[in-house]
Amino acid sequence: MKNHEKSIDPASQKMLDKAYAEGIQTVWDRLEAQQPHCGFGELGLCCRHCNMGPCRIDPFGNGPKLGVCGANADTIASRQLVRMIAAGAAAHSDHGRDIVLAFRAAAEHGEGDYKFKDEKKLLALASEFNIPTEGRTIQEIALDVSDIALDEYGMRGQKLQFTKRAPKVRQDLWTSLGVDPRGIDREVVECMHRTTMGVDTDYVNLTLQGIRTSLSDGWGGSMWATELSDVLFGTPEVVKGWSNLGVLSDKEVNIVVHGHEPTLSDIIVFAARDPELLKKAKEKGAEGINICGMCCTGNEILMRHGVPIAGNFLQQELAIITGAVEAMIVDVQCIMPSLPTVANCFHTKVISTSPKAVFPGATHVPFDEKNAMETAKQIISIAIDNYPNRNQGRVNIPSDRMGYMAGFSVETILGALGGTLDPLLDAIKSGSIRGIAGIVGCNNPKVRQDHNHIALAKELIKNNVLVVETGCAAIASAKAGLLLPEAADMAGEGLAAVCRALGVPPVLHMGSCVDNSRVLVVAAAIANALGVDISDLPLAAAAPEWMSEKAVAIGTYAVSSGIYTVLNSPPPVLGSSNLTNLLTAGAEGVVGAVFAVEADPVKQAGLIIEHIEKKRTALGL
Ligand code: NFS
Ligand code: SF4
Repeated sequence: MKNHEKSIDPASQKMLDKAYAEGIQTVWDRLEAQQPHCGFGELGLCCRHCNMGPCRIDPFGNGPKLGVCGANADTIASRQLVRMIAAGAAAHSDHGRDIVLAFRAAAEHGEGDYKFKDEKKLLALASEFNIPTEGRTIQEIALDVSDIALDEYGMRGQKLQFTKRAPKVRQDLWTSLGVDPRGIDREVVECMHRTTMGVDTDYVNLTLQGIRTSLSDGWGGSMWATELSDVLFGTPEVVKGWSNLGVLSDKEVNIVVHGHEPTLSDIIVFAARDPELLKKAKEKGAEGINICGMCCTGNEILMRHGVPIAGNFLQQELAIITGAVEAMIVDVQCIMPSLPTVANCFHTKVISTSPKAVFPGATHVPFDEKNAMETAKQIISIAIDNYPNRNQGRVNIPSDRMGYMAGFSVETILGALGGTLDPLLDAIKSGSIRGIAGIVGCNNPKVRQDHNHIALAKELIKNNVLVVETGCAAIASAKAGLLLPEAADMAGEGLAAVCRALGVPPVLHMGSCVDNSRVLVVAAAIANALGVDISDLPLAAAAPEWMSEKAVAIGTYAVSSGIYTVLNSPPPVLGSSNLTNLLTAGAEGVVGAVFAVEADPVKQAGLIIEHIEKKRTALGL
């Protein structure tokens, strides 16, 4: 495959050419080396859950139809799907827990490095949970909020607090199905229990636990991550900035912050403004310190501060290959283990910071949240000291960069609409906006980088579907210019007119992947305003380049919340036709939505538009 076929992004193409010229291996080479992928694995028909195995089911021939224990294809594939959901939910929710703990620390030691930037949101949460506020300090109130949050991880109540944000009909449906999520940790543990050898065997019963666990993510761990990050670091407002590898500077110390948790990235942004560090950078011959983001931790600081974003998932190695990165600071999730090896070809230091994610070959500087500012400065210092080691002769920063407008939290969207949802509802009712689609998720080297994200988004806005995005999908759109108000020119007449009137782009960046919880909040608000269920709305979702288990958890809570969801490729379930039918057809009668699988992005758009029109007709629009 030619390099330009691996990505539609010109910056990525240039860095791939450089990688090949210099003999540096990237994710695309490793994908090729893995071909052909194991067919049993692709179909979800191998099981390693006990030492009588590993077992494989023969999907076609006369080979075994049962594992040693007697598990069949349905059991093996559904157990595997449930474990994927559990892992994805765990990742979002454990990230959420760290935010809760940072929030609690801020409540306990008011003088620490984390402050409450959005007290209004904190008070709103307190009132949502009936926490008294009269005559109490913000710290006291915050402590009570953190008690509730921590309780949600264990198991004190009957169902998670935030599920009450869903429309009443949806809540009742979940209760009647027995899938109300109880404790966030509890659901993940129960998944692991029920999928171990000799426990749950029924694929429907297993899938229901997968649904419950996904709900504990979307309406639990992820929502806590979003809400308390907003309180701590500020609720996003409209911001403008730059995207793609061209944001790297040839004269400044480049620091790329990669991973997920804003506890680290947000403080790095402020630490980099320290005059002492700036002075030090100048002493080393640099003109300044350039903090750039990557992946979702990049999205966190993009949304709140307009920090430049160097790229999405498939660009982490390519950023290093520019030769211009002094340090890549990583925390958790979506960090390729290959980074230290790629960095070895240059002067770049990979600095790992989480006790949960240590990378052989990287410099480990444990991030001490009680001493956040000091640790952040120490890390930046390492990067500055590394600047003189940059070999300017090997630097090759692609000139490609593109502006973006972002920061579309629920609050920002409401603000842009003048304080109420009504103008949006009116536009939907009149048909100038046909519906809303959420495009989310990753890159995957099996798909030409960003191709599906961009082709799908363009096709949808052309057909007057408002697009909301998070994660690496949103970064793809930033790089392609779809997050600029001028992108309204690519939209259909109705959507374009609304965007122009409000001065917003037709593709709204709502944040990191945990911020898909913002999409749920908007969906619930629209459903409540219309007095219907989420599954009745002209609303759909897509993850057209997904790779992470987190995307499986997100897709499952979307469908379980009533949102039709399109994937470009299926999770490993095709070995069980029963499970496949349940996910793509049977779920309609259970949760009012299904998964669809379609590789072609224009056809994906067709499916979404068809779904939206069907829902409009049913609503009498
Ligand atoms: Ni989401 Fe964000 Fe990107 Fe995929 Fe990874 S960074 S949490 S999982 S690859 S969108
Ligand atoms: Fe094989 Fe059953 Fe053990 Fe899985 S749990 S490895 S199918 S014996």
